[in-house]
Amino acid sequence: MPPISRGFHGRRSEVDPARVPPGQYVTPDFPVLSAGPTPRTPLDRWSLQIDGAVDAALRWSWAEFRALPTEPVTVDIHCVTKWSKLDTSWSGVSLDTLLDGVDTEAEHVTAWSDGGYTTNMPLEDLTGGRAWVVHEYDGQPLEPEHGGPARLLVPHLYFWKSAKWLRGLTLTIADEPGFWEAAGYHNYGDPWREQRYWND
Ligand SMILES: Nc1nc2c(c(=O)[nH]1)N[C@H]1C(S)=C(S)[C@@H](COP(=O)(O)O)O[C@H]1N2
Ligand SMILES: [Mo]
Repeated sequence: MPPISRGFHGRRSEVDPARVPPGQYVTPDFPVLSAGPTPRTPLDRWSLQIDGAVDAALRWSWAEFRALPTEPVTVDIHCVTKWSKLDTSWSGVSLDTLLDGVDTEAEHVTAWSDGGYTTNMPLEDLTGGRAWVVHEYDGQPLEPEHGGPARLLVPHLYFWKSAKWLRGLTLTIADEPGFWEAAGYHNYGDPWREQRYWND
């Protein structure tokens, strides 16, 4: 009889458990999770907007957006459906760059997308090198299924906050629950505190 295997010595690579939030498992896959069909807005009709409680709204065409300074970002992402993916690499524009010079009383943001998806978060969470609008994944243009041409990336919150097909950020005085937040997902969504649903 062969000895009983006491561990995996094959394909499973070692994962530092300190990098995996409670209740999550690590996958090498990159699942697609979309609440509706994939929108396909031509780049010549695409723009990114910062509006709401600001003196003057900001708007970038695709060409203007692509002329902004970009940075590479390698981060772990955590989906509320319990998969985590480590060391995902992206390229994009820091929200610190986009929000530079924006003067506002707002403390909240609603990110909105082609197709009608919205998600809310504190404005503070988009600052301090913690959020990007990314247009590349793994050195390639971001695929439509994963949010191309550009998506929000806020990796310290559950991945539903990282709005795909991002078109705008509306700064708001009052906190306004987005698509999943209004449907019972946690308003903030910190994976390390396992804030999945309303009462977590
Ligand atoms: N516009 C839009 N953004 C979205 C979603 C969506 O349905 N529409 N799903 C969210 C959820 S629940 C997750 S887990 C991630 C999934 O991103 P992926 O499909 O690239 O893995 O996108 C988030 N952003
Ligand atoms: Mo998700």
